[in-house]
Amino acid sequence: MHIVVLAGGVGGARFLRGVLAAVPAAEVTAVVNTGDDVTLHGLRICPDLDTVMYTLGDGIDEERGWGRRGESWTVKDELAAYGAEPTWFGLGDRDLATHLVRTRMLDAGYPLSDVTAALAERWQPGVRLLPMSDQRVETHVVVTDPGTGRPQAIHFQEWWVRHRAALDAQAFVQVGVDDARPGPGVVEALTSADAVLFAPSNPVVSIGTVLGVPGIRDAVRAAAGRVVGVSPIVEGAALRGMADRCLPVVGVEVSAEGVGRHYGARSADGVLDAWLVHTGDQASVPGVDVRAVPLLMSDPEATRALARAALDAAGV
Ligand code: GDP
Ligand code: FO1
Ligand code: CA
Repeated sequence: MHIVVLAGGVGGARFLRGVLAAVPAAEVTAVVNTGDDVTLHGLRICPDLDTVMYTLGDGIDEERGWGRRGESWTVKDELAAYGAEPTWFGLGDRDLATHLVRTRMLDAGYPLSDVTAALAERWQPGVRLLPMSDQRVETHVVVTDPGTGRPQAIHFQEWWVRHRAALDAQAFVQVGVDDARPGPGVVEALTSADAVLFAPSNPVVSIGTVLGVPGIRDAVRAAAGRVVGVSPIVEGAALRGMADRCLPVVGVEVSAEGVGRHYGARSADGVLDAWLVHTGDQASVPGVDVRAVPLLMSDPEATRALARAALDAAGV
């Protein structure tokens, strides 16, 4: 059985752990958001790919949800001592090795998909890790410049890490998306999948960015299997991160129902066949099979049960 999961970072990684536990014998492919990717200190950093790779490879710092367990920050402190900006983005010493290897391979001409496969050789995540695209697509955020009062675009990482999404966002811009194509293997995986699952990832800057790559939305709509999404919004709130700051920017209500309707029914012009919402949440999504199940990935058993419920809704 072949399961394909659209994923961002921490929510996607944890959900993928549940899928692997629920169907150990299945082939699982993760199509991962690369809109968070950024070049800092001359290194190419891919936060969501790394969070999925480290989490499934058992190297993640579980509490942070990014970067390495047992991390040290010597280089970060040395960079700060030089006043080498940005000092607001934390690069751990162990994590740096990943960015050095990735940057060296990219500079040598390898596409991101080959680089990701090479890094995964070490980590053995147990899923096939596919970047949504080999072309660069970066999420930038249009905010009002406090000095001039005029619109200014900053990288998503600056909006989130430096400003904690406190600056009101007027729009999200996927820089490069018009020239981007689905990464190698992505369309084939989606169209032939026995089930396509949307992890409970950020609907705007994770799932939305993946679906925004020309060709991916159509591939999801053409999937052989059923498409099942899992709400990242529970009782009207995001469980972590900044999805509640992102959804209003694109005119979507911060609710399981709002997100489900935003994705829409595949039988109409949307992408979902089924939508999982948290027990007790109400959601009516026309044309979509809505099921209320426990959505909190509070421990491995709860996460496995959630993945099992998503696979049940997919009929696999
Ligand atoms: P990021 O790229 O690291 O921000 O991670 P994702 O985009 O993959 O996932 C972030 C989303 O995961 C947030 O919007 C959270 O609401 C959601 N999330 C985190 N933990 C849980 C959970 O236990 N259950 C559900 N349903 N959503 C969760
Ligand atoms: N998130 C933070 O909140 N602070 C950081 O200093 C930080 C550093 C960092 C370094 C490498 C990496 O792969 C991810 C990192 N993140 C950090 C997480 C990153 O901002 C994620 O893109 C967001 O958490 C949303 O996906
Ligand atoms: Ca992310």
